[in-house]
Amino acid sequence: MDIPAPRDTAESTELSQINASLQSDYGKGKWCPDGPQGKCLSLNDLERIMATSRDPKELERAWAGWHAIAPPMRKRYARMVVLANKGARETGFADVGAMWRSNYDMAPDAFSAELDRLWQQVRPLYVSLHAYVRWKLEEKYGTGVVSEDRPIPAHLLGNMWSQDWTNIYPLLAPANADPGYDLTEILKAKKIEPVGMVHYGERFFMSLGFAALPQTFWERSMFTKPQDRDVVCHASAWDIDYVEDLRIKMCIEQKSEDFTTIHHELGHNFYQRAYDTQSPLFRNSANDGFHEAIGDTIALSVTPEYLKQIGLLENVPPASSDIGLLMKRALDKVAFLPFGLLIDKWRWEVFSGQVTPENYNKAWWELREKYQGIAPPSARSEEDFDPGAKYHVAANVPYARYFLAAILQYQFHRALCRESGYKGPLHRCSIYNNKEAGARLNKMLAMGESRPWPEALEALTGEKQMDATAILEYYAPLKQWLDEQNKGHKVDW
Ligand code: X8Z
Ligand code: ZN
Repeated sequence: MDIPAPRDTAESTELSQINASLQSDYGKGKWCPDGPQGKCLSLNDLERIMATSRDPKELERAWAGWHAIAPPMRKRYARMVVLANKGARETGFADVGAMWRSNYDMAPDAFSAELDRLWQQVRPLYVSLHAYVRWKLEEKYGTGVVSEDRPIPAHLLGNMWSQDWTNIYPLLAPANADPGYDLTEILKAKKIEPVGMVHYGERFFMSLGFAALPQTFWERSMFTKPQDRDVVCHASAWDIDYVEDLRIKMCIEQKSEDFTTIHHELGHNFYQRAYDTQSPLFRNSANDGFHEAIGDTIALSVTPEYLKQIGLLENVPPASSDIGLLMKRALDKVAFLPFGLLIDKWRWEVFSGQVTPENYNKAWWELREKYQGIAPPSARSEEDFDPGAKYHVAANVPYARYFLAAILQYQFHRALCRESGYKGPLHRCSIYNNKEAGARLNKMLAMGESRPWPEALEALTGEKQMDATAILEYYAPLKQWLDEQNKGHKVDW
């Protein structure tokens, strides 16, 4: 349970009501530019604007429109913090943040130090990418909008939360190194519907030796957004009965991002099924970062070579377009790193009382600037509650797991590629169809939570420590290229 209930029944009821109402506010959230009587835009609609518009004014409106769902959550959020902390203290933790940090087979403080160590390992890579993106955006939008002397405005990065920058790849594509294909266009041209996209994901896992998903998965999952009611579209995976009733819930659109997310969600399902033979106590991942990393590890094997093998791509781009391929992936995975870290940095400060409700938004933007080097599109105040516009904050889902996953998936990928006998550069490796890699992966998945996570990590990789050298190795050619491009430009902020 991520949010511990206090013993007092009235307080515990109040807490669950608050949590339900915050989640529901997020799920119902929309922006109605012409007032509630006019046409309203859902989060999916607004995300489409963030992804495709290149008009700073329009982007700013969409950004602010979505963030307007959150101010009404602020008071309830602050009350939730008080009640949940009470529950945490009753079970022996200093606060909810300390409770969350206690799930990693090490002292809570050692865990925070571990995160900081990993961040220091990858920060130079992030900073190089950030610098390049910033001067390219300055070229595109002009110094009045973006400047090398300031953090990047959050609405120009192609994503509502500036956590995945893939959508602005066309503005940043390296000359002469473009891979020459766009998976979104391929999915559209080949008319691959949401269910078809899920089948591609399933077949990848099957190619590694995993059994097909049960019939009920196809009957009971939600793949598309229902027209007749509000649902939480944020993708999730479910294991209803700890036997065979696996499902995903997603509002799939015909786009590359969702193709990746499908693999992410299926990773949860295949992990769940692999550990369901364990005793109930151990039916979980080695730590929550492992759960988030499995599907992403598979998605790293969605290379041009793989797309060609499954008939989605005709020509594999030459090695000379590697920088383009790496750049596209880095805009997702490297751009994400500081975001993955700061969400829980903020919540830990909130739960510990270091940040009080009078400073929620200020502390939020300080972390956004410190770690991501970004700034809000326009002045914000404590009238706003910008963290609440992110699903995991409204829904109280811990987030450090995604940061861990962003590092671990490369460590897993490197080990699996090694296992498969692959020798070339990591970013061209696909373990598709490789049964040895599949068996090695399954060995770790089947352990569930029965051993401390370093042992699970060792079962797959032979390594006992989380380690960012794999992600650095993966992007090494890009890092070198970025540093070349950034000569004469300001780096860091
Ligand atoms: O929430 C998710 C998954 C569901 S567990 C889709 N992710 C984080 C996010 O969307 O913020 C995956 C990447 C990070
Ligand atoms: Zn997930």
